[in-house]
Amino acid sequence: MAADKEYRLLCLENPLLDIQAVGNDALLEKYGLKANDAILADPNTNHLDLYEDLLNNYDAKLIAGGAAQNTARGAQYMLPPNSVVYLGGAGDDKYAAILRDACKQAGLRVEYRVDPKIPTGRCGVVITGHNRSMCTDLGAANHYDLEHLKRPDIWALVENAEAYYVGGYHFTVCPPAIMELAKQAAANNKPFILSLSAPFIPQFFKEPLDASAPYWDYVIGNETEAEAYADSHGLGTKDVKEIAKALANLPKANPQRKRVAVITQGTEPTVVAVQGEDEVKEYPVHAIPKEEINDTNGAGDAFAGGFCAGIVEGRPLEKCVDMGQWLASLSIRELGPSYPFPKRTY
Ligand code: 26A
Repeated sequence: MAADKEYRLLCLENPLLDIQAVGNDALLEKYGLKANDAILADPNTNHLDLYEDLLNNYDAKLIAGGAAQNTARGAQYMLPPNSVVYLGGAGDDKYAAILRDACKQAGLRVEYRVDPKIPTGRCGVVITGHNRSMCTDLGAANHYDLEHLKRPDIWALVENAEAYYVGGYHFTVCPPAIMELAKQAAANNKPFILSLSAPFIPQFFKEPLDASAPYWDYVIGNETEAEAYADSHGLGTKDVKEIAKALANLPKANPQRKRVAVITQGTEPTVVAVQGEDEVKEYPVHAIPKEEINDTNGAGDAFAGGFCAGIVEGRPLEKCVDMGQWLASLSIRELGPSYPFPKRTY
């Protein structure tokens, strides 16, 4: 891969503005939220009132979010300028302007499918201790479509890219766009990296997830997502190493790359399984003193960002894991899914 090439990593998912605040059990109860979860807002409940409530009564902060957009900013953080481009759907409003500004500052190129009639998506994030509960109203992010991906200027970026990262949350939005990228990757022997994103994806979006599985060169998740996958696929185990192995050995479209499954487990070691290999490896995390932890929201996205940066640079697998762990350790020192400026170097 030529080191001076631009936009080598292309990412796709849902651009969201995070409305994040420290809450309490009463707030979680009021909206029927679990302490540690990620869900879609249900318009038949009071979920859509959460955002104003957070802003008016909990001193909420507005922070650029959207899981894969956080990952894309993170990968760009570790790569040379103009390395990463991100696609997703947004409105033409104040929230979109905040997102564009944050991405610009991070040096991330964004190509949004703009829908001027629909507001930019938002994610209510309720922090209680080290837990975070996320409730997403996708808004314009829900209207991403194949037409945008296939627009000649956007498709040129797809063809130019050397690696693809898709956030699994996009399975709720536009599986055909995911499949286009997946097939493009396999046809050209480029790595396709997928994040499981949240337990509800393998639980409730099993069909489109499974359709994309043969194309995963790398699949990334955390321990609860791995368990949800095992559950919904009848793997009959809760052992993270066993699940990683099963993921790594699913049937694969492009035989030129062995699939790698990477499962993070918070402060516990990261588990890595490689297709056809018996040994499942564990890599300890970069421990940081408890008092330096600001909040862990976005730690997984940061891990994926560092990991993807390593993949794009063609680094060995253990180095990619280490880059992910390094970026995650920086992100949890910041408020929300953010990275420190001035920039640290790996
Ligand atoms: C479709 N859903 C539910 C989502 C999300 C999401 N990003 C995309 N789609 N729900 C939460 N997030 C993002 O996850 C990040 C933390 O990992 C939040 O926006 C937050 O920045």
